[in-house]
Amino acid sequence: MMKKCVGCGIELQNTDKDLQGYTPKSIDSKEDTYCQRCFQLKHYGKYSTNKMTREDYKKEVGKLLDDVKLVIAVFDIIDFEGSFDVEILDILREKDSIVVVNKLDLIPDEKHPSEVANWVKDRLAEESIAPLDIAIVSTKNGYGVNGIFKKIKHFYPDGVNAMVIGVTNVGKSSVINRLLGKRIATVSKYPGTTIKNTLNMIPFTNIGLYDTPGLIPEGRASDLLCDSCAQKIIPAGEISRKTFKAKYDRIIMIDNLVKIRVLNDEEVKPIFAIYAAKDVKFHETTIERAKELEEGNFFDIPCECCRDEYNKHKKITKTLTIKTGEELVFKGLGWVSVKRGPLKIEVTLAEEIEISIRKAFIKPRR
Ligand SMILES: Nc1nc2c(ncn2[C@@H]2O[C@H](COP(=O)(O)OP(=O)(O)OP(=O)(O)O)[C@@H](O)[C@H]2O)c(=O)[nH]1
Ligand SMILES: [Mg+2]
Repeated sequence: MMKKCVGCGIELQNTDKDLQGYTPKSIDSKEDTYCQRCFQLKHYGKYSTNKMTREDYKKEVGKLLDDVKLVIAVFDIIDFEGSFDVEILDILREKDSIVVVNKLDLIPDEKHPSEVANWVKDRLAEESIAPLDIAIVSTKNGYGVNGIFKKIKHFYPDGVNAMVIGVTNVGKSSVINRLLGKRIATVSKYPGTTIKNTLNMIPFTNIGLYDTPGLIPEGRASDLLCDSCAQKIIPAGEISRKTFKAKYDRIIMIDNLVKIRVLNDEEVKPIFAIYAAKDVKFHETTIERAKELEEGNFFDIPCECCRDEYNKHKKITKTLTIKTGEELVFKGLGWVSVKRGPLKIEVTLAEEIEISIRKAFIKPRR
């Protein structure tokens, strides 16, 4: 069998520097070896794109489906809808699973983990999915990770091989490193870090964990931008929130990505909050001024380097009504939470960015 990179799972080779899996080190040794790409990512944060198609993804993950009894599905708490892909959900309907909701550290303290678990349970039930258990964790600070281990041991006291699945960037490799107790799998802020399946055993147990590549889901705003803009809109620190009391015909822009026009008449004055990564700019203005801002350089996202490419996406406008206690979600970007509604709006955005309305995730504060 060919030797694989312990960081991303790619087969190692010594022959071509420009191809995946290259390492200048000997691949005959027994030592753990990383490919050059993982080495550069780990030590210099240097990234080289690896964007798998849905078909490639299905082929790679499909190889394991018959062998594993348990699936550990990882979702991102901040971009739950963005990580809720049909491919992943289909696997969850078929297999025993433990659902892990990661990045708890990114949400405001007022939300208790048990509330998050109930909210996730309801969302999964809507999709006819009943996991064995749900764990709310943060691999950044370690919160809840031991709970995953306990749950695996509880359901499989004699051991099991589990596969850790999810869309790109949700923290699958981070979960595995925490469970193994060592930083072996390559983790990076860029999507597409893990390339192939790799198996590691949790020391002193019969529990094996397969790291798998992430699926690039459809409909995420962050996947339509260059890597530098994507990094700005993917939350890495606590998310920011801004509250609006906007009247008829006021425009709220979420960077140059989403334009919201308020349609409420004078009788109802809606109150709503927008949540997104801290580098995302929210701006309230008039219809005329919004047009000028859209054409100019007021917004940093999309940046000059990806603006032309981004503008090729067709823009669509939708009219929506969101009730008090509901949220309008923009996959891969953020959400609008309605505190006093109904909020009637017209939303203009790239056709590829998927939107949905859900029950409020963070309780509105007055
Ligand atoms: N704030 C926060 N960031 C996290 C957490 N877990 C992972 N991350 C970050 O999320 C990014 C992706 O982590 P990975 O573990 O590489 O994610 P992955 O799902 O394996 O990604 P792919 O291999 O690309 O599919 C990295 O920047 C991590 O530091 C967490 O609990 N909190
Ligand atoms: Mg990974």
